Amino acid sequence: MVKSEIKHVNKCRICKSKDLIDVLDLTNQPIPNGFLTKIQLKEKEEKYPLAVCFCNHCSLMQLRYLVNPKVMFDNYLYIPSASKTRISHFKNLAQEIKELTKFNEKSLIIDIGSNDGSLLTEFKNLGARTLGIDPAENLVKVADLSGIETVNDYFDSQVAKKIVRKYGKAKAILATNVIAHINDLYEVMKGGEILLEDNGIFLMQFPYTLDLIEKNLFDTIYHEHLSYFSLKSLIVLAQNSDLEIFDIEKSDLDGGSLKVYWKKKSNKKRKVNIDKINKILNEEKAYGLYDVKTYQDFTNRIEKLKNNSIKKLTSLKKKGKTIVGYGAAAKANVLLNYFGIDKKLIDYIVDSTPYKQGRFTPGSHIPIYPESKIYETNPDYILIFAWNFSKEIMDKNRKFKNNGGKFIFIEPEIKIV
Ligand code: DWN
Repeated sequence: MVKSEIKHVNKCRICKSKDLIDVLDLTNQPIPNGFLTKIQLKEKEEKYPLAVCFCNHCSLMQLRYLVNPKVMFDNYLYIPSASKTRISHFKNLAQEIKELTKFNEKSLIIDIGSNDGSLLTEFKNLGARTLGIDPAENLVKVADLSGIETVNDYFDSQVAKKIVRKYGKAKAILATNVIAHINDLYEVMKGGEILLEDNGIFLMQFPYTLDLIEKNLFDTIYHEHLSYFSLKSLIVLAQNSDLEIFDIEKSDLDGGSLKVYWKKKSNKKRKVNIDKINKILNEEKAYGLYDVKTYQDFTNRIEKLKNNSIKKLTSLKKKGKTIVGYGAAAKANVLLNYFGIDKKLIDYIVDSTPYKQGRFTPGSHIPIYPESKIYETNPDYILIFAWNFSKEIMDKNRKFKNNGGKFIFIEPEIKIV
């Protein structure tokens, strides 16, 4: 473990309180998108502590140890376009922002963490000017080739100033599945203030902690996700910035996500939907999201889930059954490494992402193949690691089911369908 690449967190990144309580330790693991080539299998593999703590003051659950972002994001093998479900979600989002902002061909739409440009492509198709921002050099090349101009950098207030000078201000800033990945949230808020038009909107979307806890989605806790937001914690963030939340919506994407809409406090044109905000705050309080006991109970459930799952999979294996995995997702690697599962239980994993095929999973070193492999080997069971796309995956593998194959899900409880 390269000490210099780890930072220990001793104060909350939102309210700065030092009252942080450790809740779950998922052991030392390699980074979740650290897929290995055949040659790299022989090399020493870095592992980093993966553990979360709960802020007893603002209720932000957050990683206790931070890995240097350059280790995780400068070269990135995940692309959102590997799933039709996520792309159709992007299409709806573009339409929704069009209605909300009435953007036109002069309007600038910015996407933070724009990856291969697949979200901005939907905005471009609706006639907007677009600009992406992403640190992953390999993906910026892909986006540029597909006509989505992208700034190769990490978003902060300096990058925001440069963009305003060169491209002007933004009608809308998008941040889907990226705010949880950023350490200095106040730099993001400052950058947003600088970059937004006076009547502009800043949309943040991220997996919702209440769903994570309620549905035992421990595998979405990984080195790339520094923060696990409650609405309460975001309101504390707003208190110390010139942006405020004017609306909020729940989405069923990724097991349950929140879409949080921000505007400039100086912009009085957009009404704050206080009823919706209070409704969600009351739900959080009622569920116990501000009480550390809720997180300790979660940890106990995950312990049980681990033992039950290993027992079940081992008994299937003992009966001579073959089990393969579907979706070499980041969350798959958290589960495999925390449960200590490897090729002894899972023969291989299939994934539609070209960058992952032919590689091996970090830590567990399970080979990754294209999805067609399933119809070459006809396994007895498919364990769906990409549970957030279970409908899409099961629909396109009806033939497997009709041939007597069965699907396995681990969360919230292990079940076979
Ligand atoms: O926040 C993050 C989310 C948005 O995406 C990132 N930090 C990392 C990444 O997490 P993930 O890898 O868990 O994301 P997904 O989108 O749930 O990954 C699904 C995986 O399943 C992808 O590798 C693609 C694969 N897949 C497939 O092989 N066949 C997906 C579908 C729908 C399929 O039919």
